Amino acid sequence: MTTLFDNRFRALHAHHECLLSAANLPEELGNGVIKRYQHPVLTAAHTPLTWRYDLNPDTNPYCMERIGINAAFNSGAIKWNDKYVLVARVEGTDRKSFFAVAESPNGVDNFRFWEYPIVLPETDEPETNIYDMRLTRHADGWIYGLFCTERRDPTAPTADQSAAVARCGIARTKDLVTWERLGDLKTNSAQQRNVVLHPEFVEGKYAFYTRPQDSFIEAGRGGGIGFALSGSIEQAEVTEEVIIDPKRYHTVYEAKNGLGPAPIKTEQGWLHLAHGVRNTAAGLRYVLYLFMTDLHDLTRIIHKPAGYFIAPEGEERIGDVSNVVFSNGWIADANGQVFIYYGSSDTRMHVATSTIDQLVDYVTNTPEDGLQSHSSAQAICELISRNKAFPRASHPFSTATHYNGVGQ
Ligand code: M1P
Repeated sequence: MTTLFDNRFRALHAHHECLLSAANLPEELGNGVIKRYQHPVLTAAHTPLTWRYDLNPDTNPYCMERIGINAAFNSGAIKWNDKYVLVARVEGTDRKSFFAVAESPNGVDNFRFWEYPIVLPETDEPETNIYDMRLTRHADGWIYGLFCTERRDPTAPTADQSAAVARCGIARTKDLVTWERLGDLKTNSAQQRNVVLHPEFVEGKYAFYTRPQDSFIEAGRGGGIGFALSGSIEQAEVTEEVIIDPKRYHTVYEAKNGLGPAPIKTEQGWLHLAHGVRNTAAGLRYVLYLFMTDLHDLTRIIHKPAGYFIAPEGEERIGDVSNVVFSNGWIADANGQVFIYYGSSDTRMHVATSTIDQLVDYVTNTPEDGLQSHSSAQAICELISRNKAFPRASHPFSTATHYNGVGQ
């Protein structure tokens, strides 16, 4: 039996090492805004063998997996000791999510999980599930992790074993190893997911981006990205949420939306990455979009390109919850390089890279949503007309007519 164990473990180890050390090259050409990469940066298969296998041949003679991991996705991100660090949502085959740290020397490949997953302290009211941590290096000196806590809805009848209440959990750390759990954020909303802590004090208070919802899945009368202040972080409570980016008819965020990671400060404004959700005959479709808020009035959106910034492509479209891209982590390096980490279809993690200059250019110069087919076509006509001054690739049917600004 030892030979069976040894042979199988040797093969598993070699396969795992091969996966972890594989280079991840950028895809060619792209759209000029971001570079996508050939492979996911984290998957369930990246989790250490010691999390999954009993390595004692006496108690595991067949070298069988004892604890199954289903997925690794929706990760918070931070630059830590010169490493690109993700705090991943790892989900076991038992459907429970927990957090685990993985680091890479270059941000695009060679991500390796730290030895142990994070076991977060609980509040007086322990939750059933936790997920989607947003990391914020705050001006007060702490690193905060805000995440979704989920408990069974206490008002649900016994027959309903799905109804849940989502709230925002808060923990803080100085080393990503030891975490102090603070009270869950109190708000007036029935449900809260996608809550993010702003990195600076605002009016001397902690500032939160929120996403009030009526029910667990549906935004209902709630929805939109909210903004709110709290005097305390230890017992955080917001009484008034101002909706700065509402859901909107016939857009990629018509059903609901939510902020991704904490915003990046640029000279032009705060750069935000968010997800938008719309309903289709095939179910919900999640895409990512960017917008920018004023440096001084954080509730004022100053730029918002039309449509999505990243949508699921290829294998990203398929997974446990298909047709989803979701981001809660990005890293801006001092040299202006930006690493955008996004989960696909609630299954795996990817990276896309860009620069602050490119992202600012994108939010500033991409036309806004005119909210009608007429204006979408008009925006293209205007671009074609402007392009006539730069005849690099003449159109085969060009008749040298100029768009006159009215329907043709
Ligand atoms: O399953 C898709 C996403 O659904 C939720 O996002 P939202 O609260 O906006 O609906 C989250 O549970 C997220 O983790 C998940 O990826």
